[in-house]
Amino acid sequence: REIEDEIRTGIATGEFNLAYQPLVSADDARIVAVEALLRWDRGNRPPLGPNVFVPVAEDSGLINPLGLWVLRQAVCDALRWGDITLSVNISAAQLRNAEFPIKLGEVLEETGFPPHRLELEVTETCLVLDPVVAERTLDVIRSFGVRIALDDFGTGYASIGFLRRFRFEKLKLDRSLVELAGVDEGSRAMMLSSIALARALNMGVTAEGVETEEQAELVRLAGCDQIQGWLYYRALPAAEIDRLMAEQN
Ligand code: G
Ligand code: G
Ligand code: MN
Ligand code: NA
Repeated sequence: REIEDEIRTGIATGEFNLAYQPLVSADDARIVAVEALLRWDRGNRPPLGPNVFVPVAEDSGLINPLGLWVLRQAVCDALRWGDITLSVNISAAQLRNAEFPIKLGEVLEETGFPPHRLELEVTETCLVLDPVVAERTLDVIRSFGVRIALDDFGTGYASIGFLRRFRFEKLKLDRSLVELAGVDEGSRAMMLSSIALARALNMGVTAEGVETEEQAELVRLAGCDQIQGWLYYRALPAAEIDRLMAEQN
């Protein structure tokens, strides 16, 4: 496919870069983490977002080299950012790749990045396809000290059993759930019970896509400990995170 070839060339010629969206503490709005988000600078060709090119990269296997580039670049940037957590999105295809935990270990060793500062975001789709393999891979990753977050919770199978089985360090409530919880009682009940369950299982809870003060107040009262959303910060270039961290410390 055409996009596939362009991704291959793009990796080789350095067209990909990372933006970082800060996550803030629900208590005092201090930056406690950043999520690395992949961007593709296609020059004068029409722009493509990760929603479009990440699935292509997944289908072609290119997500493995691309995802490794993301990991290495993000870790190198985040070395400068004090003790905040770095979140990196991981695709199902990466999790199924037996090489992945080995490469991850190499990146940590080569860079000296503290493993407990790294959090990998996985989605339910990563896990439902082959839960046995996923569980084994996640156990290896955890043995390094790296943390695991369940991303996009509330959109898919929303299987509560998965929370118990995989014992994620963090649950990330999807933007759509946060939005609906503000307007619909059933969604609010679902959000509250998900948070209660996560709390009972000792997981941190992040609300994603918080755009209004009302949503921030709702998720804070509901017991989320971290908030991510345009109300606080959009995804920013690394240099902007440098500036924010210098201001904060
Ligand atoms: O940045 P944006 O909100 O447009 O991201 C859209 C989607 O692309 C999100 O689901 C996000 O998780 C995914 N995404 C962004 N960066 C990466 C990445 O580095 N790796 C993977 N696998 N997915 C990513
Ligand atoms: O699937 P994942 O949670 O990784 O996707 C993160 C995406 O959500 C990023 O592409 C980011 O641009 C987007 N995002 C983050 N905060 C907000 C927000 O407050 N509103 C909207 N509409 N999108 C957001
Ligand atoms: Mn994410
Ligand atoms: Na999400």
